[in-house]
Amino acid sequence: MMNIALIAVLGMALSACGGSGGNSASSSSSCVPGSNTKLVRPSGPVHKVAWSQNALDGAWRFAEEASIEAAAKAHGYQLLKTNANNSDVQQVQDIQNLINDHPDVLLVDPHTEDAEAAQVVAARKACIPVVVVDRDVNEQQASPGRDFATFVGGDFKKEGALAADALIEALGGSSAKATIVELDGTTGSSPAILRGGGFNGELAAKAPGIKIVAEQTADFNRATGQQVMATLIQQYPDIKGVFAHNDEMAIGAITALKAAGKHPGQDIKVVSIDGTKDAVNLVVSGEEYAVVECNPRLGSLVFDTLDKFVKGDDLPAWVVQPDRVFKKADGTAAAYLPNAF
Ligand code: GYE
Repeated sequence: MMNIALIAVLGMALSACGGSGGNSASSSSSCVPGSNTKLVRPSGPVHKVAWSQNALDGAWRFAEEASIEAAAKAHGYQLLKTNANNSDVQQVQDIQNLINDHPDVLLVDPHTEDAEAAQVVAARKACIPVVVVDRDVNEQQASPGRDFATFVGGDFKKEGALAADALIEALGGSSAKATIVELDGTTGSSPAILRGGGFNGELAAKAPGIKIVAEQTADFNRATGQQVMATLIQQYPDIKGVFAHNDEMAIGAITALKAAGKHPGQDIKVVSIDGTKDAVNLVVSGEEYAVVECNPRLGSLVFDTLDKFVKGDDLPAWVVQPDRVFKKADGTAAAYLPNAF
């Protein structure tokens, strides 16, 4: 009798997990840890949600963290939080620890594209459902629909292209001739890769007379942006524009440009991405030309997406958080400012 019951249970587990039925997903209750190869779905109501944050170091990330916390609270979920302080080594360890805690769902905001991908695969093997949030993993190494449910985040390539459009406009349009510099975000992170690609592609296609004379990382960090810009403005005193992959670096760059005797907004046009209060204030005051939004308030979108996943809906590979552009001239910066983070 015991054997028959055991075989029956095993049979159910195998057909749910490795079977060839229509829905190629495993529910975490019937999934066999260690050997699971399929997308894992939560087995029942969600209580415990794990959240691996890559860093807490600036207005964008604080706003994102607060939004995830608020949405988890609104759903009545327990949130297990880690903060990797911009360290891939730390984040890999954090995710392993979270997996060991057996959460009902794991949310990962990876520091870089490659470093945390293996941990997303490890969670799938361990029968823990995963949603990738804000920054994506390398989808050649971990795929939506198999290793994780979906990626919820902004369209970074489009943000880069919108930043290029704004800088082209600031420099006089598609026939403009000028040199500019680009301050990159964290090397290997999906926003840095895609914003850079989107910007560079749009610039080359729309205004080939605007040349990027230097492109250097400043790690999405204000102080580093200031240091890097201080050096670059000595090397390239004739530049007419700066594109920074985030607001923090742009703010640092504007400080450095002013210290070097430049007049940002007049002799040098600066454009960046995020929508922080500090940067949008600079747009309103005229020192920065435009800010492209990257909305960090992802909490509702993430948890609504999770609800659909729990219900059994098939999710798209990417749930896109839409973004806008804030400028002084058309009043969009001033109108947005009260909601800035
Ligand atoms: O632009 C930056 C933050 O991952 C899109 O990370 C996010 C970026 C954001 O540190 O300010």
